[in-house]
Amino acid sequence: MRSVPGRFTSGLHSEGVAARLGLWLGISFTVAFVTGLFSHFMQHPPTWLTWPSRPVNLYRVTQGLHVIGGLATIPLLFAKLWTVYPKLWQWPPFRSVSHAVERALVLILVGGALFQTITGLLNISYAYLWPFSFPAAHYWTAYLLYGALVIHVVNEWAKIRRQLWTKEQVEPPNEVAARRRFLGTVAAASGLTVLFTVGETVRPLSGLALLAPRDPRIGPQGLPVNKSAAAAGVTAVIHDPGYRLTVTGAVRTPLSLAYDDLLRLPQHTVRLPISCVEGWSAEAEWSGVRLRDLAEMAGVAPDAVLTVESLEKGGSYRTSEVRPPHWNDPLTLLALRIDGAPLAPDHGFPVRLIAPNRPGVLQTKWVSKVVVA
Ligand SMILES: Nc1nc2c(c(=O)[nH]1)N[C@H]1C(S)=C(S)[C@@H](COP(=O)(O)O)O[C@H]1N2
Ligand SMILES: [Mo]
Repeated sequence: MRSVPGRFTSGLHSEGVAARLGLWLGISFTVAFVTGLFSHFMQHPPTWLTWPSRPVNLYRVTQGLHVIGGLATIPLLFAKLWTVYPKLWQWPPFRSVSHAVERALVLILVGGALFQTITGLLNISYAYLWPFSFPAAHYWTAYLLYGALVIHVVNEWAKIRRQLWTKEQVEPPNEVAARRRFLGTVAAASGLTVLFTVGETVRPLSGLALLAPRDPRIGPQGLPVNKSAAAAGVTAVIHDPGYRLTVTGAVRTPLSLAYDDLLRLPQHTVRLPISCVEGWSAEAEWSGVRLRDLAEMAGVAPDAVLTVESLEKGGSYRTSEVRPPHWNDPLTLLALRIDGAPLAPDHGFPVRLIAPNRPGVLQTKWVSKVVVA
C-alpha cells in the first residue's frame, strides 16, 4: 500500500482506496452525465432531434437515475475528497508548469463535482439560493466536469491499473481489512441514501422516502403538485364559464370547444406517470380526449408541431411543444379527469396535457390553446 507521506498517517489516505472510490465515482458521474444530457435534450430538443413517445416510463427511469444516483454520489464524493485531501494540501502548490496544469484540472474536478452535487441537491429541495439559472449552470458545468474527469482518468491510468487490475504485491491483511471496512461504510451510506429516497419514484417504497423532498402520495387526488393554481395565478380564470379550448394555426378547420364539448368527444383512459425533472414521479389514471383526435378534427398535417398553451400568464412552463411521435400516440391526452373525477385546480383544471415518455415540465396544465405549425 502506498500511503501518502507526511503527517497524514491513516493508511486510508491511500492509492488503493482512492482508486476504488474513483472507479465508483467514474461510473456514477458517467450515469449522471448521460442521463443529464438526455434530460436536457428532452426538454430542449433541436429541430433535427425528435424523441420517441415510448417506452412510456423511459424518462421516469433516466431522471430517477439522474437524481437518486446523484444523491448516492454525495457520500462517495466526500469519502474520495477525504482520502486524497493530503494531496490537495501539497506545498509548494506547484513545482512546474505541467504540475500547475494538473492541479488546475484537479481544482475543476473538485469544484465542478461539489458544484453539481450541491446545486442539484438544493434544486430538488426547492432552495433557489443563487442568482443564476440552475439548468444552464448545471448543464454547462457538466461538460467542464466530465471533460476534466476524462483527462484525470487518462493521467491516473497507470495508478488505476496497478491498484485495480494488477496484483503485483501482497498487501498486509490488516490494511486490506481497514480498507474493506471503510469502503463498506461508504457504500452503506450511499445505499441508505438510495433506500430513503427511491420511494419518491418507486411507489412500493414510498413509505421509506424519508429523505425525499416529495412524497409521491401527498397532494390533491393522490398526486404531488409543483406549481399550484394559486401560485400560477389562474384560480379565477379556470372557472370562467366562457372557457374555450381552441385549435388554431396551420389547420384546415379551426376549433373552439367548451368544456362540455370536450366531454362529449370520445373519452379515453390511460395510466401514465408525471415524471418531474426533480426525480419524483407518480402515476395516475387520466381520462380525456386524444390529442390526435383533435388534430384529425382540425385537419392537421402529419408532420405538424403542436404547441399547447396554458391559461397561466407568465412562467417558463406555460407552453410546451408536442411533436408528431407524441401527438400521434394514442396515449397522449388532453386530460379532463383523474381517476374519474374532474382534475383538481392544482392538477390543471379544466384541461391538461398528459403524454408518455415526457418530462413533467412539459405536461402543461390549464391548457386553453393548441397552436399548430
Ligand atoms: N402551466 C403549467 N404547467 C405545468 C407547470 C407549470 O408551472 N405551469 N409545472 C410542470 C411541472 S414542473 C410538473 S412536474 C407537472 C406537475 O404536475 P402535477 O402538479 O399535476 O403533479 O406539471 C407541469 N405543468
Ligand atoms: Mo417538474
